[in-house]
Amino acid sequence: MAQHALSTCTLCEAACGIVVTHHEGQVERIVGDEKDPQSLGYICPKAIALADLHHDPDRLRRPLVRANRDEPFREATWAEALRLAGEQLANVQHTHGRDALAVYYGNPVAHNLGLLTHGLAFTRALRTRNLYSASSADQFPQMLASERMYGHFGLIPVPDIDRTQYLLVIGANPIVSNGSIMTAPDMRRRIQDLRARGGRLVVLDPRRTETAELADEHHFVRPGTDAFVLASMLHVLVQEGRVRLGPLGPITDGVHAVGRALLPFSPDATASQTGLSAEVVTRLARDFASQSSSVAYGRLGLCTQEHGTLASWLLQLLNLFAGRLDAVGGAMFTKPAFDLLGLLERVGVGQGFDRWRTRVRGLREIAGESPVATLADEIETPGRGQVRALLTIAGNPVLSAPNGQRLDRALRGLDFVVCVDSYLNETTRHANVILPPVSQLERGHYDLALQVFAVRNGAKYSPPVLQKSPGSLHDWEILTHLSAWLLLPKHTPESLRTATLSAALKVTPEHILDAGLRAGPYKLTLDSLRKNPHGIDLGALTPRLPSILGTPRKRIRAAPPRCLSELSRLAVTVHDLEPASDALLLVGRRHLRSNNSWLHNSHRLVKGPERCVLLVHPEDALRRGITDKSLATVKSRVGEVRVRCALTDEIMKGVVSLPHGWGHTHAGLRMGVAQAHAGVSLNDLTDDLQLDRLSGTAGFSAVAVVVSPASQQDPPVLPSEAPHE
Ligand SMILES: Nc1nc2c(c(=O)[nH]1)N[C@H]1C(S)=C(S)[C@@H](COP(=O)(O)OP(=O)(O)OC[C@H]3O[C@@H](n4cnc5c(=O)[nH]c(N)nc54)[C@H](O)[C@@H]3O)O[C@H]1N2
Ligand SMILES: Nc1nc2c(c(=O)[nH]1)N[C@H]1C(S)=C(S)[C@@H](COP(=O)(O)OP(=O)(O)OC[C@H]3O[C@@H](n4cnc5c(=O)[nH]c(N)nc54)[C@H](O)[C@@H]3O)O[C@H]1N2
Ligand code: SF4
Ligand SMILES: [Mo]
Repeated sequence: MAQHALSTCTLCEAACGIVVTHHEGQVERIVGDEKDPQSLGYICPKAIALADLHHDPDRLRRPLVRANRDEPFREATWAEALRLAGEQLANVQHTHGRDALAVYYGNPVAHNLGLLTHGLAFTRALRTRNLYSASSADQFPQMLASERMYGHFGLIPVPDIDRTQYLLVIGANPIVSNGSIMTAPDMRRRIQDLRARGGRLVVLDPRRTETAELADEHHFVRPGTDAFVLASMLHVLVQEGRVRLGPLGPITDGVHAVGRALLPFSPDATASQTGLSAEVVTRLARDFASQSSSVAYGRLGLCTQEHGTLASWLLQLLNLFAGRLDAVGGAMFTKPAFDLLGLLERVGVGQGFDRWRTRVRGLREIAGESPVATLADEIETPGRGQVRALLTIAGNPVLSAPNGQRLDRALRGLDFVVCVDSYLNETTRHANVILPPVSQLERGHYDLALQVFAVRNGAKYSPPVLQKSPGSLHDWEILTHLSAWLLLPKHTPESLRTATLSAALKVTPEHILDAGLRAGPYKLTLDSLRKNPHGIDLGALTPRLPSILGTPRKRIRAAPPRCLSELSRLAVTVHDLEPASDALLLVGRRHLRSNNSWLHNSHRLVKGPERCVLLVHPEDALRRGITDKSLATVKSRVGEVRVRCALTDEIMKGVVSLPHGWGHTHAGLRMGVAQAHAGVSLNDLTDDLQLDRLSGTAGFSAVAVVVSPASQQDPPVLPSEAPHE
């Protein structure tokens, strides 16, 4: 008899409720759970990939090992693979110091209960400065702006999308991404509801995106210039006396200092930089301030650029100055049932800024991490503290970090590489040991991280849909095994190591979840969640300031000194428009049926028209002799790819767009479907020297590229050759 299991999709931040029908270990159907209080039955096409991933013959079920990376992989027992990985990584730290081991953890960590309860603390306990994550290719600018203003990296307010009358979206495409740092399944319905109640959606983006198609207004903005737009909007609010701090007035410092720093940014002064006319910017500012409620929301396009932290801070200021922070229909903070931020603070995860600088390039430490854009430097540059070994956990930096080809080459020079991952992909092909965890359907789930950013408070636990197969391990179990090698002293007797390990393995993610729920504001228990398998709705967001502020005396810092000095620096450049050149500005994009670099092995998701194509404006194409569907060569400072073009006026003139996460062309991969739909990697073009100035986050937006027709004689441009064949 087929069984129906209630669960949660862990593929993106929307965290939709699903019903999985399965029979004798075979998944037959995945549909939306209509009784899930947040998603109400909505799912996107990616949900079926949970079944495809589980049944994928290419998914690794057993560890792969090789002592020497010139050899092919062979399957090994867990005991052999864990010992080899643990001993060798520990050996590197003992011989060359803690920093000689680099760790990179990727995006799926945020969607994995055990990696959150066990993994984050483990990565910090290794005490290496060479700790890297996808955050420095993503949201660090927003986290840093929050830390500076509100005293905690995690205090990022979310748009109260279901109650606002005016949503301003800058550099995000929630119709495709399904919302990010905004857990809100079914964005289309929410946006339709907003418009049905007379509200407005306004989008600023260099592409007329799927979200922009639903908007009342879309304006093209020149990539990398959002800080100018936001500074001008704030300038209008200040000059026209529209600043209304409301109840936050008495607890906010620095408003006048900001006002003075904004003086050079009149809408007239910034128009030539941004491509937005003074009239439009002035009107947007007035509209934003005069609606009954409004909220400005920005995401990846706003963060991953030279002025990412500055723009993120200015976006927060826009909400604050218009009286929208912590207000219904504005930018609000959640009250999660499990206080993840409090827990992280207690175990020392995710704190600190600029306590040290990176060895080679002197980039600032952020939240205990180094920016991933400098990982290759730390591997390639000899000297004390040089990286000799790498542990990756749920990450694929060869495709996701800037200048991926250089990183790919650098990884070959390492002494030892261990990857906790289910696939033999672009990054893990460099491993000595690959440790594959159970599939998404074989583990229990609670959205520890995403509930912190949900547009309604809620709580939901989903037990594993399928029993994990005998002899397989959870991610957290793999890391606990490694910690018995890496965190115990070198000469720990074997019996003590074994005893410590078996004690540690008794503390499961579910134990920690239960304890955290009991200590949380709603006094829930794991048991109470098990009795409500669709999830519990804990109500709309409520004002939370100042009690949750992490700043001294619980005050809002409107003018953090480093942000203010960046603004002054920007003011100097306000009139310098770059001279016209042949270069176009490259930006990225996402697709509903794809997720970063790792869902391309599902045939159901990749079939259909070719998706990894370069969007070019027809006028830019004409000037270069490029025609629709023809091949073009795209060159940046760091690399070159050959890709098919699609001509469209949905992209701003002077800008081109390529999706990231493709480029499954390397030798030695074991992902048959993905290899047959390889595409090219955007990050073979992005530049590891182009960073957000304050946080060191990769500056993926506005990479200067030269695009020209590819002649038929050109040899195909392939990423670097196979490493060890
Ligand atoms: N140019 C450009 N680059 C970008 C971006 C962009 O927009 N443009 N986006 C950036 C962003 S926002 C992000 S978040 C990063 C993502 O970058 P990464 O996190 O480095 O890469 P992913 O593509 O998410 O790869 C996830 C890896 O984890 C594995 N995996 C999946 N689930 C699990 C699991 O449960 N356990 C384990 N152990 N492994 C698992 C997959 O097989 C895959 O190898 O990319 C960034 N890079
Ligand atoms: N289907 C799908 N969903 C996903 C993912 C996925 O790969 N596929 N990835 C998940 C992850 S890891 C993340 S972080 C989120 C990201 O979520 P979003 O930020 O909503 O997604 P993106 O599509 O990267 O949107 C970035 C937008 O910024 C625009 N942009 C680029 N440069 C600039 C600029 O300088 N200024 C402005 N104003 N706009 C600019 C781009 O054109 C693009 O429309 O999505 C998540 N959800
Ligand atoms: S939007 Fe799609 S991928 Fe994201 S959680 Fe929902 S079903 Fe899964
Ligand atoms: Mo991300």
